[in-house]
Amino acid sequence: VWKEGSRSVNTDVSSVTKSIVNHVQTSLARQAYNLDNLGAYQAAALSVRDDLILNWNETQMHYTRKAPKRAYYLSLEFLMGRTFDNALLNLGLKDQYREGVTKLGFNMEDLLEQERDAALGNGGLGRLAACYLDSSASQELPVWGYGLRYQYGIFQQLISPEGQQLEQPDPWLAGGENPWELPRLDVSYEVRFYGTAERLPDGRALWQGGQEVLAVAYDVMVPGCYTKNTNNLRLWESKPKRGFDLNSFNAGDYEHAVESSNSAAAITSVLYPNDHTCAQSSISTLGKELRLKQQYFWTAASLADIVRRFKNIGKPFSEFPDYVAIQLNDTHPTLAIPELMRILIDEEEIPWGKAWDIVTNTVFYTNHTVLPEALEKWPVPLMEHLLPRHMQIIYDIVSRYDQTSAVEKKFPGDRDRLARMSLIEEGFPKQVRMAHLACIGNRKVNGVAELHSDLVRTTILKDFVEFEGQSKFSNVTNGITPRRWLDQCNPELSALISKTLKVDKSVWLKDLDRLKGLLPYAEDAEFRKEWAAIKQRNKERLAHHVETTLGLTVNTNAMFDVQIKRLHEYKRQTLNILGVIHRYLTLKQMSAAERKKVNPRVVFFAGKAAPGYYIAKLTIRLIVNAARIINADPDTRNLLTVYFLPDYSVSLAEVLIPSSDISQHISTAGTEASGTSNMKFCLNGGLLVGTVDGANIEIAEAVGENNVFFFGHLTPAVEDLRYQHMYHPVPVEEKCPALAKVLDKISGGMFGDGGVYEPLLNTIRQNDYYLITEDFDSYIGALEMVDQAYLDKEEWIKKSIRTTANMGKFSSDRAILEYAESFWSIEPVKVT
Ligand code: 26W
Repeated sequence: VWKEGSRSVNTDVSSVTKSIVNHVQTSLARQAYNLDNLGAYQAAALSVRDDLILNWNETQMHYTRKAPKRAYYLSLEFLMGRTFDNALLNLGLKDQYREGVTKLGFNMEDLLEQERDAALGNGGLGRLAACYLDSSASQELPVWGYGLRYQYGIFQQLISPEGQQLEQPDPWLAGGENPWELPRLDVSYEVRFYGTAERLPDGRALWQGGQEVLAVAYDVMVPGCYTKNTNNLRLWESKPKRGFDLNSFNAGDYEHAVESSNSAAAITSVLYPNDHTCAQSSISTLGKELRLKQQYFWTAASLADIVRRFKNIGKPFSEFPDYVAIQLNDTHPTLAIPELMRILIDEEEIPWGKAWDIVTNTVFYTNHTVLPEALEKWPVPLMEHLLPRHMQIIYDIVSRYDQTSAVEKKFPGDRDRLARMSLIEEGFPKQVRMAHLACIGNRKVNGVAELHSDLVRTTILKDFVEFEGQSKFSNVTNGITPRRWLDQCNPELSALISKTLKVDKSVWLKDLDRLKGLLPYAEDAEFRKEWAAIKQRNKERLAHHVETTLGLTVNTNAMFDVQIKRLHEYKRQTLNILGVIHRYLTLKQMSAAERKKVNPRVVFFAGKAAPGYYIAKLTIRLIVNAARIINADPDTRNLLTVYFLPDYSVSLAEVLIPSSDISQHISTAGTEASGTSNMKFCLNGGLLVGTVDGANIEIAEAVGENNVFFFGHLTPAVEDLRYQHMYHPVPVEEKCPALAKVLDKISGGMFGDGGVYEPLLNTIRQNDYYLITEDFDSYIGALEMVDQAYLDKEEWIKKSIRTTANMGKFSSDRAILEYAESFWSIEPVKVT
């Protein structure tokens, strides 16, 4: 159990109130008597921050003193969400603060609502990084995150009356000071772009000229759960090296005077909103260059910082891999490989071979997707222009990898193989394949769920596995932090679990396999009643949220069916809405007597589409307009309603997830690397409807196949089916009449001008790359099974309890410990 003495400043209610009032008067320079919720939140946040800073300082000093091996998690995205509640819970101070702010005349829930989400990420990859930071700190591991401090996070999503997604900037820092970060104006590095690289006879090169910008550090404190350990997330902001050009200014050329400072500041101004589509296919030439600039700016600053910290230990560079592990979160930070080579060769004067040994023993690479359009490639001419020295190094890697690795020797005459494996893809222009660079320049490659890791080994990196052997390629199944995704978002369930297991949450939240202890209680009617009552109150909480934010009334007696994730064809929100329309048409045909037997259902959607992703935006439009018609139909509206909740975010997920009876994870088999919201729903006792894909498979193994609703074709069938669709197409009317009817209704204008949806419907009628026609019937079948199962309420609740009880494996603590032990070789360093 967490000990009182491990805390620093505000341990009791009276010191909490004192500290808050103090911050109101000093930090905010305001009076307590006319304070609004925002002011109260700010003061309370500053008060918690005092605690965090002390712990953070102590942790960093402790790490420096002990000089253990450290791991660095390089991620272009950290989707942190709100911090206040999480910090209070991790510090064990929630009750004191709740009481304290009540005493001061405020309501804790209102204060929590004041905080803006830190939304510096797109979706799964960014949220995973945030969960891993929480687990690293909670497991007392010396891990730092490195990312970018974007001025604008993921765009805010508005939905027009016609159902169109509109994007607005997210100026998340505009509200004034951010209490959760510490500006480190003293920690800064110069980063160079463009210029020329001249090879010297000794193997080094001289890279000079071009543009130099400054990277300035902002440190975000990451408290562990019930521990003093408070880790660091270092985010870089770009600044011009010199203010602006005074000569031009004096000559009256104002535009030119601020040009360079604008271009420096632009680097960290905005998060790219593309998820699964690379810059090269989706954005302009200038946009591409800026994205590559972001990637280099961030890896260069992070590596300079890591190298500086290593040098302070005073060890020779040959020991670098004994002190440093660098994890690449997808290929976005792959430039870390040539950049570390550049530092070692050009600055530290280490010979090529030794430098390569150091790099390949330090760097690790996680792949998060096998979708071809998401694999990063950078045009060689752009690389040569922006990063001339790195392009030289990449060419050197190419020639040395071919020689030393002797691909030729192992597979004589296999020219196709050489071309497939090359770092450089032929074409106009030639392009650098970042996944190949990441794969050969590192010690271990992993995927994020068993199936996905198999696919990585047998598809995109097959040649490398055949060449380098299996042992370098492995799996770490993703996880989620139970602190945010159970204790924080579902406090009543958390309390019931502690009461039932008769252990303090400080124990089971860090040892999630203990949830197994709930299994016998599935047979306990009294426990089931409490379990169901909590689900019901969570539904009401969501209904209240929808009512206050959108002014819509939600039927809380219905089954809640939720699909929330980025909009993408492969995730098949389209399948879901077509299924909803099918259900609607079926209800319409029923007699009143038949309808009486139907269990009411409310379907929730939320998610953002990439701004340039036309088909995904059309899907949103179809959902919104179908919802409008269906929800207004007096024949059916007691039995079926649909909501598209705009501006999906971490905070919205925290309200949606605990309320679900079922959630949908219905990607075409073999496309969703893992999925992580599937884990969040199941941890909160929602049942899973899904395809045999990603982590769904391992969830089903853990909770029992009778507690999930699986449907659809399996991964090995997908390729053949696509081939058939391509070369032997069968009309939808023949293949799947039920679906054809739904498509006809949409085309016929049931949900407004049918012509609008033709491009979307044609993706199904024509190639049907994501196999909606192939899976539709079994999908509808699975939803009928859900209806059947729901009729037996007691049995349903048992399923719900058993699901939660068996989710221990999916704690991100388990995942991060796998990385720490099998990859990084780092150990916990407890701050006492
Ligand atoms: C370069 C454009 C781009 C941007 C982001 C390409 C690819 C990405 C990410 C790798 C996409 C992503 O978020 N992948 C998701 O990662 C999660 C965490 O591992 C998985 O759970 C999801 O299945 C996977 O889609």
